[in-house]
Amino acid sequence: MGLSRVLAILGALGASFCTWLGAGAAFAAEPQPWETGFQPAATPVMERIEGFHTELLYIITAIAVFVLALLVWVIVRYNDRVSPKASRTTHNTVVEIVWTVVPVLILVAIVVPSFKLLYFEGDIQKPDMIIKAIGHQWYWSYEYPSNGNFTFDANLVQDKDLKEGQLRLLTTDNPVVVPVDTLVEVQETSTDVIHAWAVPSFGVKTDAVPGRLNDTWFKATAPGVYYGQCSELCGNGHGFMPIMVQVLSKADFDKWVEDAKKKFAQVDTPGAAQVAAVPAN
Ligand SMILES: [Cu+2]
Repeated sequence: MGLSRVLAILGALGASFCTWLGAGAAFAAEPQPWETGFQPAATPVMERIEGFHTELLYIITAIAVFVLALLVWVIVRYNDRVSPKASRTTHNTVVEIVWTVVPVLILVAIVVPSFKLLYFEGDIQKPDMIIKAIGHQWYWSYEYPSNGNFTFDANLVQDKDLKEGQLRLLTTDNPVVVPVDTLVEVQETSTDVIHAWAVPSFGVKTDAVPGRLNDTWFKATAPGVYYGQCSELCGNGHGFMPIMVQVLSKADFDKWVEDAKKKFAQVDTPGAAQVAAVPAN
């Protein structure tokens, strides 16, 4: 089997591996059994993250195949049996320049889209609405300063209380509700330890730090329910403070806001923030 044949087989394997990884993403916006790719993107940020990830996958696959091919070449062509008289070559200026310059060029090709994406994620345009997510041991509470300043807690729905179709460890009693195609700024903070507000299909993951106000943003492109989890080890209830985001049409969202204003406490009401916390575990 010649070298070109080996390379062709490795190339084909690499390509089918990439396709397989990509195919893993075509699911609902929740974790799936045996999922190897990302949850499907539901925001422009996540679409770009996915694109960048695919680019990187091609680059690393090409590098891995190239290095493996070199190894195979050396093993086949220069082993003791085929080539008993070893070469005593030590330096080669051309090769040394190439193996310095080419990796630098590869890194530049990676860093440019990487920084572009980083700035796109970090640069929050003028938001249409703001939500404040406050981490607690072990649940999230939310405030809606742009929509009447009400607040509510989102506690895990325990296994025994799950209804048909509700996802274990991901369903909360109150979802975070947002309108579709709306630039939502999420401000995160915490009342106790560091938590992190993360929703994979939105491409957001930001620490909620006590005494500090962090922010991130998302613009959901399709109605639906999206799930995330606290992503900073925060104690023994860390795995029991999920994030459930329901994206509604703008009209449905307005209706929800009207109900929410009546149903939930006002942030300004004394004691509103101290709604009794039910430990999630
Ligand atoms: Cu947490």
